[in-house]
Amino acid sequence: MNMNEWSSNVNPALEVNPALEVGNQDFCKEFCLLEEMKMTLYMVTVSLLLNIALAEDCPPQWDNFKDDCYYVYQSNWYTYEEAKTVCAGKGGHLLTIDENEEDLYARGLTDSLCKVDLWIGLRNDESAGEWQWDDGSAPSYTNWAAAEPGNGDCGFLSAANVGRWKAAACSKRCGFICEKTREQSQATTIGPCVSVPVGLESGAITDAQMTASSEFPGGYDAPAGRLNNNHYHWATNFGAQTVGQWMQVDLGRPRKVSKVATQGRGYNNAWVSSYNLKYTDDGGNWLYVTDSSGNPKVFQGNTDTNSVVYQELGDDSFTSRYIRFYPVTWVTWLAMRAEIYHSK
Ligand SMILES: [Ca+2]
Repeated sequence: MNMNEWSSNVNPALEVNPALEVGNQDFCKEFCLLEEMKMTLYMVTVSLLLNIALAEDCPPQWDNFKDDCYYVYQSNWYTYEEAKTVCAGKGGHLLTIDENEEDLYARGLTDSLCKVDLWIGLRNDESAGEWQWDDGSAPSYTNWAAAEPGNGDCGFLSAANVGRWKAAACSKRCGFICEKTREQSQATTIGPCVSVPVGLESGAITDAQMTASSEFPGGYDAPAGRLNNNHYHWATNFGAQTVGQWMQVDLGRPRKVSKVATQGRGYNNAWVSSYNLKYTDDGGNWLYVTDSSGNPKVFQGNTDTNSVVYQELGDDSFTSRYIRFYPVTWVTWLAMRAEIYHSK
């Protein structure tokens, strides 16, 4: 039977009454609207849950957008090369902006989060005579401010230009944005025993939580003793180049401390080459981390001014609220920067 035969065989009683059809349309409109609202609500809920689930795949303090994780350094202390090194140390790279949506997201960070210029991974390769991302690829999307790129070989999101891109000398000091994929994050941070920085470097540990037995005037106080702080560091004062000096961090609550990191002062030659660690929960009864003989354990510190030396505590991990670094030996001056890591 062809279509014409089929349609001519339709029972007229089954044909739609035009009056009913109007009512049906109204009903359908309302019904569809209701269904649409339900669906929207469902989609929003699913999307929210999905976002929460995805965000959990980024390490603490990293922000999630689509398939990537982002970490913003809001202090304008970093040259381009320093920023690049810090990102690499975190298993990522300086931000690459691949499309408009990512640009809008990054510009939003500049606009709402911080008012400092932020390095991105864009550089003028003089041998190639063109701007390239750090991985050597040519940008397929750009958003330069008017009359840019001007002088300078490194690209940044300009706070004054609502996050549009500008060029500057790579020695300029800016904040920066690191990026890595969620897969990279999982590879480096998901595990049964994850060490996470408590936040000396990121600022999650506030200045008030960092104190010291002695501080060099002019900004070289305990709160300056943050890993990768390229402007200042903690240093003891004249007359306090002595064993027994300490830098203390209040973690806010007892945490399982599993790793520490130290750095020299970052310029010229000054660093702590060995140190002890002490901890307490009540601020009164300080305990040394001890070696197998029960003596204060001497941790290997730094051998130059800028490399980061990590010490995994392993079986010496302890749970405590306060921790102190006690420098035992040092070169030139008692000066250091540090980070503390806890297990989740
Ligand atoms: Ca990107």
